[in-house]
Amino acid sequence: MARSWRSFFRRNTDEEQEKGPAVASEPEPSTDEVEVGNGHHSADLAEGVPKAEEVQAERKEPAAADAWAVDEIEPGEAEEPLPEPSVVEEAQDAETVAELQESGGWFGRLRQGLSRSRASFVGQLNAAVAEFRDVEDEEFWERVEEILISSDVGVPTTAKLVGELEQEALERNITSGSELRELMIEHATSMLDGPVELDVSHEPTVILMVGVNGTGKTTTIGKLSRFLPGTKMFAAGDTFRAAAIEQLQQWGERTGTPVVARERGADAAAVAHEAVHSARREGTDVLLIDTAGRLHTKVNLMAELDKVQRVVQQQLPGAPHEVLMTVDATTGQNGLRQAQMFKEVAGLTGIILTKLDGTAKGGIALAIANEVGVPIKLISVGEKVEDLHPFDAREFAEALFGDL
Ligand SMILES: Nc1nc2c(ncn2[C@@H]2O[C@H](COP(=O)(O)OP(=O)(O)O)[C@@H](O)[C@H]2O)c(=O)[nH]1
Ligand SMILES: [Mg+2]
Repeated sequence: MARSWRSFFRRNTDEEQEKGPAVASEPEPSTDEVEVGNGHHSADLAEGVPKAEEVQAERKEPAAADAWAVDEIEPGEAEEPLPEPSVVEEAQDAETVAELQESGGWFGRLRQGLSRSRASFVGQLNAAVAEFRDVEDEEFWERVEEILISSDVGVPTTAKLVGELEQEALERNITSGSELRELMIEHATSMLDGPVELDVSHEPTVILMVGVNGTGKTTTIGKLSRFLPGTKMFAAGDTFRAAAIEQLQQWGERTGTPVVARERGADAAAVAHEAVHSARREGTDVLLIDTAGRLHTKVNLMAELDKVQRVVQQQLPGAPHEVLMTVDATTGQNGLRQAQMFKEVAGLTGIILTKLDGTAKGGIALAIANEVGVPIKLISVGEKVEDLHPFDAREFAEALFGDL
């Protein structure tokens, strides 16, 4: 049974708790704070963030996309076209959207999305499991380990999962492949399980969207806004590229959401500041702040994110209430390293796994859940609004390990 959007958003009805401390002052960001990347703060940050070479050294295989490649983007660069409006997007309200989505065989789409990886991953696993007879057959477990590692689950998480499976299979005296498969689903489910709900109980609730360029931040903001209750506002905090600002403005037009934006190159923290101010003035329920995923250096990027957070926090204590990171599932173990870095600098509250419809192997979800310690809250299997869905651990484990 899929997790529904209705139970996904946590809304607090306790007014007392909600109001919190007296309304905070709203200082304009000071000039020295505005200088991103040159101040002492960036130096502090640089210590916490692994150097590019360190990250490179860890790699066992060439990464599909280097998280930190700094590509120069020329102003006026052609903008990525928005996907065609979908049936769900044409629907009038979030309720109808959610209903349409629930009736649309989400599980089938997830399985289909993972079909390429399933063909190899599940195919291999099926072949291995079909031959399973004896828990003490070391070769069998080695084979399972190989399959998991090659499916982006990674070494530490594979070791943990297989260790647990082996022990429990022994204790339960499991001798059939089907029982073993069920055991795998159970263990993967408990590894993936986390607090999925999105906290939208504040007034306004501020959601900061972070992640490497091209992983789906802006698209996800647009899609998520269709499901969020109440009134919404967007802030175009990716000021690095003009196209990024326009892309968010287009989503604003399509979803009828006001967008706070400044010119390309503007200070992202100033945009965030203005947006929080507007959201409070307008009584907006949820403010979604977009951010850059690529600046001239990684240190600049991390310093900018940190500064946006500090400015928002000064204005509205407790905000941002959610810091969500998009991870492109097709980048495999590289996505895991990105998540670890962003967690360290941005204090993530949730991960959104995108592009599970592509060549993603899906095993990255297990690695993230086990090694990053930040819950996966949403998954995306395409570019349309209905392709975004609350994460359901059991459903995902079944899509990964279920019979073909
Ligand atoms: N196939 C697929 N494409 C996606 C998904 N999510 C985002 N995209 C596409 O990935 C590209 C980059 O997304 P964008 O939101 O601009 O990424 P950003 O740079 O992080 O803001 C766009 O063409 C999106 O339409 C997904 O789940 N599946
Ligand atoms: Mg973007």
